[in-house]
Amino acid sequence: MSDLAALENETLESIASAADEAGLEGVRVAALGKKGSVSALLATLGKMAPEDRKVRGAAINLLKDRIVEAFEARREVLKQAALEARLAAEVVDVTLPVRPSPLDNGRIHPITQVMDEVAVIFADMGFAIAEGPDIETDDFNFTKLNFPPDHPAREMHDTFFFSPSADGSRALLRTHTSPVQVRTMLAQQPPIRIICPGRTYRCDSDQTHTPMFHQVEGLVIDRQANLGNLKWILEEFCKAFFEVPEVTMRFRPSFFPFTEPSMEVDIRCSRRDGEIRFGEGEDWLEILGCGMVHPNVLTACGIDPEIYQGFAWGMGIDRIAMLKYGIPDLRAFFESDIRWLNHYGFRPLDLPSLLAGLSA
Ligand code: 2NM
Repeated sequence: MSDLAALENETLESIASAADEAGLEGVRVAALGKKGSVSALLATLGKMAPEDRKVRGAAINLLKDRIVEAFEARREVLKQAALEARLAAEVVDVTLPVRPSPLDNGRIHPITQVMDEVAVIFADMGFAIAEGPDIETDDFNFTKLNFPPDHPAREMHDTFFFSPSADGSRALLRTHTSPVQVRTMLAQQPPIRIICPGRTYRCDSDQTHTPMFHQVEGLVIDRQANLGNLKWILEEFCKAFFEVPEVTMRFRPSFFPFTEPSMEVDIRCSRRDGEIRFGEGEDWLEILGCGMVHPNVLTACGIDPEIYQGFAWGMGIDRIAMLKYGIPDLRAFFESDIRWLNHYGFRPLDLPSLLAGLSA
């Protein structure tokens, strides 16, 4: 066998037995690289006589062409094999169950859920949300709201007072969210349409009361705001919140220092087998208090009662959350028991909306 044929056989064998593209590249460099065997052969041509060079040169070039061709064919085969191996290794079984996401762990507290639901309903009616501090002044919590000094209504609220400061004034934990309405009226002229959700505090603790609880109050001030508007708003709210097509409401006369007239509102319900249904039935369920804002309150808050009038209402969030979601024990709300939250809580991305349903 000539030296060329021996080199060709040897190189083609190495090409055929290269196991992968990296191995093949090694073979290519050994044959065709600058210092490779074929390049070394070509280098010998320079010292040859012209006639020999012609014959030998042609033979070496043919050899080189065949090696390049074999090399390229093998490279294509190895490339395909590598791709197929990778596809086999990276195959995804789409029938496997979805991996649990961290979102499955957290839960939204029912009070947060109900606050969000209430906000969505009133936002749809054009209300803005107003907030204020939990620590308030006597003036904003009581005096500007027409609670006379030393009036028993102040005791009615079982207020948590802080120690008096040097000037004799006492800060307190707000007993209702009404001081937020006071702040809003002092800060802006009518028309005003706000709801004020937040924490409130009264020194009271038993089966149905916790010292901290949640309220949402609403306030509308305008030239013509009247009880008809108030009743419509509350009726639309109850239908949306309890997710029923109709509600029957009952307005009973009541007393609050900041409204005149004042009313308490009940809705029709039925209680059968421990289950409450809203909007129908033979029982009544008390859900909120309301009234026309007292002219003294408007005056104290810089609004002329000869030009403007308004209505307001307030309701306990914790109570309506218990009613809507069938939660029996108020105190469990604040015990942070993870088992309770897993049972009564809401999934974090199931945000309430009027379109998708409040409590999907
Ligand atoms: C209630 C019931 C009735 C009320 C009144 C006011 C204000 F600031 F406008 F005077 N805010 N909230 C109100 C009225 C609250 O809660 C049961």
